[in-house]
Amino acid sequence: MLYPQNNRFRQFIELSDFWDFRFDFDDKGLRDGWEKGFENGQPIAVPASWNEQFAENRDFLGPAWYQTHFSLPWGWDKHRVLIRFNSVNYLADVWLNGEKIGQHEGGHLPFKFDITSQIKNEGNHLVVRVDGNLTTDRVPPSDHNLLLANYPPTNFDFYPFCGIQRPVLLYSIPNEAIIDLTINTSIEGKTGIVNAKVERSDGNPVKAQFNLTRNGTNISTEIEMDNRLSEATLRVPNASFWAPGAPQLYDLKIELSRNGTTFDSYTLPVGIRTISVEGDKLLLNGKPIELLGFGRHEDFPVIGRGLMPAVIIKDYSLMQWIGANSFRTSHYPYSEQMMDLADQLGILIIDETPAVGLTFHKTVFDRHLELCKQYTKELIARDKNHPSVIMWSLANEPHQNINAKMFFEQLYDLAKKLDSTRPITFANMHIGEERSFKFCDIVCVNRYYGWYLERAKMDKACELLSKELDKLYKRYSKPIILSEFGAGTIPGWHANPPEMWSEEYQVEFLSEYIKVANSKPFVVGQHVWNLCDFKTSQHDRRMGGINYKGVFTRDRRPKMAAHHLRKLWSGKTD
Ligand code: GCB
Repeated sequence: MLYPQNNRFRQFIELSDFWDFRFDFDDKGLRDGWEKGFENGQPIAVPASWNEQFAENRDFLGPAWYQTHFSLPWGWDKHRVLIRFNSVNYLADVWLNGEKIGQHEGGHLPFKFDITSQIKNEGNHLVVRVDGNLTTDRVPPSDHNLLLANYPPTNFDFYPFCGIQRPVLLYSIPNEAIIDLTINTSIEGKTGIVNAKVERSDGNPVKAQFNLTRNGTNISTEIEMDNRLSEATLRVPNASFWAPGAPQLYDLKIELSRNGTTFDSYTLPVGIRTISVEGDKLLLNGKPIELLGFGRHEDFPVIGRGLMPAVIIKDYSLMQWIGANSFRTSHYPYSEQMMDLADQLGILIIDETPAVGLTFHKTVFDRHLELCKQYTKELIARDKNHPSVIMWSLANEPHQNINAKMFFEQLYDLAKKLDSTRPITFANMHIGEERSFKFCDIVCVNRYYGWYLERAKMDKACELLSKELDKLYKRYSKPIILSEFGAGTIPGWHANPPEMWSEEYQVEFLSEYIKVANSKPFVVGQHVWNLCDFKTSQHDRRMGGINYKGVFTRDRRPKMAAHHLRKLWSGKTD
């Protein structure tokens, strides 16, 4: 799914602004015709989650209604016009000028509607109903045991922020347009090979010009296209390959023309790199690579899970300061802006779908599978062209269940069919037999010996961790990533000897885990849980509804462990 862009043939504007907003406590909006417009609203910032914007109603998960008005930019009336929502959590129903234009389920992936026939030059009225409620049949699901549940009753450990959380874009494309591109790259010696598949809105004959440029290098080719799908291959001698520390990007510009007149163009950054698994190694451009980094969250005071460009910059800066080269988009896809910057900065990403908290209960199995297939398709369609994305994670911590294998077999096959170039994984929490590891190219394990198990006993914790890793490797013969390990830490809380929740214990915990990881050649990644403290539901292990396993606080101040990790990962102390 291509991101809208501005050029001679395409334009976009963001509808980011203060919109009009109303909670629908009695769920009467649909009955009372709010889709035609509602009264007594209050201003709200878009994009941002609604939960932390107001003095009240933080935990109300919907439904709630948004409305705004806009005019069509000058000259767009001759083109196709679409509206794109980059993320609405969780269920969005959309009306334009009183007419329903569509619905989308799932909180973190973009969706779009062609509104060419509904849009007016002036006075367009856009209404969105958002339902962020937690139920067992949604993904991610609610906890089914409400008596013991957290509040709000998530079956996962992060706050279920709701609303229009990323920008809404209005954009125009030519009537005959490029609608998708799939870039695959390979390497032969010093030559980079870029294969570009183009999908168009129609199959009328056209000429397609491909130009790949970077620092004076210009490789081009032209092909005749008389199908909706065509492809071209460009060979780049002495290519600059993309890698962490050297994120070399080319610009690939594709232009469509007929009878000498160009009528569409799209430009995409391209990184030439390969990723593969061989034996116990993860190879980037044919060389073993070790992932150092974090699990994280899109989470910040007041905006919740809303897009805040400055926080993206800050988090990348913190990761680079500490010496990290990678992160996992735990536990849902992150903003497209985050992905673009990873390409530019040379950060590696394990890209995770929103499938967290899966139970495989009979009553929800089919619906969850259908939703997870939808998310997997939408995620790969959105992120397939990012060199930074080196792996798909199909889920986080699915529950142990006899039917899980059937579920993962289908998701794995689907993901491989859509993208055969990247390894596939999911993050496991169960110690012991995990039948679904069969459907992974890399084994990812989240482990908390010394925290939830063998509490405060780091010696015992490390002994168990070490034994388990050896056993896992022996059993599956696949590279292993420690995809989560961490200890809750109250900033400013000290203890000597170290005690759980103290800054000293977090330092000890992370150092000991890293020692174990470093001693195993088949452990190819260490991702600390978490980069920053983050908001979650309230319960007895989460003081103030915060998960304190961050090495930075929620407002991005370092704990002792941040300095310590920096020393371990980058050798720097200043
Ligand atoms: C996990 C989960 C993560 C939690 C973390 C914790 O295994 O994957 O979502 O936040 O543990 O802190 O308990």
